[in-house]
Amino acid sequence: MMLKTNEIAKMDGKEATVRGWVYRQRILGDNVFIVVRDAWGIVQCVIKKGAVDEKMYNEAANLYIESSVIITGAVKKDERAPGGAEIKASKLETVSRGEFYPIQKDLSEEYLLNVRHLWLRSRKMVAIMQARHHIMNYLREWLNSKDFFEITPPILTKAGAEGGAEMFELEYFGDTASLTQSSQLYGEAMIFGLERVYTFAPSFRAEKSRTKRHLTEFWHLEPEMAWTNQAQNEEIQEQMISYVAQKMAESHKGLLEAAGQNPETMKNVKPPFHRIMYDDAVDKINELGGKMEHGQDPGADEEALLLTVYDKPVFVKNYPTEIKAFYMKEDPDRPGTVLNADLLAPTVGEIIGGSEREWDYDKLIARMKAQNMPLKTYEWYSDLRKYGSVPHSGFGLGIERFVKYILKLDHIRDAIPFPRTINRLEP
Ligand code: NSS
Repeated sequence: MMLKTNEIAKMDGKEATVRGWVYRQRILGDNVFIVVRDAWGIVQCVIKKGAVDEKMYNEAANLYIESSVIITGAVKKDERAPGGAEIKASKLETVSRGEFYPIQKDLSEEYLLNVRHLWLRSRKMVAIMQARHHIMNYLREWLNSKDFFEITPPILTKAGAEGGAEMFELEYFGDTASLTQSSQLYGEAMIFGLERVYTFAPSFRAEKSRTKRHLTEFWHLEPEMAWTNQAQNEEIQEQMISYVAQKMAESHKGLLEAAGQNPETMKNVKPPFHRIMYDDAVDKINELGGKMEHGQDPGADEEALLLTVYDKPVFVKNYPTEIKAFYMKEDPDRPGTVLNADLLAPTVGEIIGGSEREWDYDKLIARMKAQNMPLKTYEWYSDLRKYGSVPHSGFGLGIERFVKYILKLDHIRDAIPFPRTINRLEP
């Protein structure tokens, strides 16, 4: 019977077949030990001279790692073996004898990025990609259980949401199109029919930032909610984030540990998250040894300083109007600041940007004029304020930054299979 490597231990004394890739191979006396890897783990198979025909034995003795094989044999329980059992092979089928595998020990980060298409088979990358799948799945699961509809936005657009300078542009039948920076404006259009929506799509930023948390193409989860103010927006975020953290700590402890995260750290991620006003955050950053003026946007270093005092994510609220996007609603109680919050997470910094939206037509147009925006391009967006406008809010979570946080990864590029950064477009 064909089994996954993590199912073998149950078959003590019986015959089983596994298929996968050669993870390790060594010859000791009359035995060839082949550790087979599949998506679920590894299992050791012993090919003993005489137990299989000579051709099979010679094949086994000459396999390079990463060759693909199917091995059948008797299962023997062995507490010390990975997966808790070993297979005494009676049959080996080489599906494809690989060439000498180019990834051996102690290779540079740069080399591993060049052979990313192969490095994705490493045990660490497999664990990260499985965890990423679960994280995306739990995010959707939580939103779907709270009356959200998933909608699909366009990727080609004329309306940038986050500032024109960082758009990738392309020729579009004599016109100019851009790759979307955010699907928010389209989400806003759809709340008038569906009330609670989210997009889960790639966003593109032509940012020249070479940091451990910037990609030029990242996956963006953007919920948008009618009849929702900023306080409610923050509650939704903290519930969603902690739901995923709890699920990962409870159900995928092994994946967290394989990536280098202590599951206990994630168990601690429970609401309420901390909340601090932007102005107080600037003071605190300066107290902690930073040098920041009121009115400046905190960078990675400033965020890291602030995060030294928190053990779970913190909302930084009410940024100055001038440094935030045109669509954020000004706080009537604190003029000069907007009803927004960036959610900063320990070890990463900003993972979410969110706000209440300006839903008054005249105020929105005034903000767009103040920022010299092309009113015509955004006419469809301001139009939404003309026909039954309602208070609404939303936010954007960068999936790779969230994965980096949950798994405590050193660099954002490992949170995505094929990273796109300022100096990497291949493989
Ligand atoms: O620019 S954001 O702060 N906000 C928006 O795009 C809003 N339109 C979202 C919304 O309200 N619907 O980006 C949101 C998040 C940010 O907190 C990061 O987690 C992530 O998107 N982000 C990035 N991740 C990786 N690389 C880059 N360059 C990047 N830029 C933003």
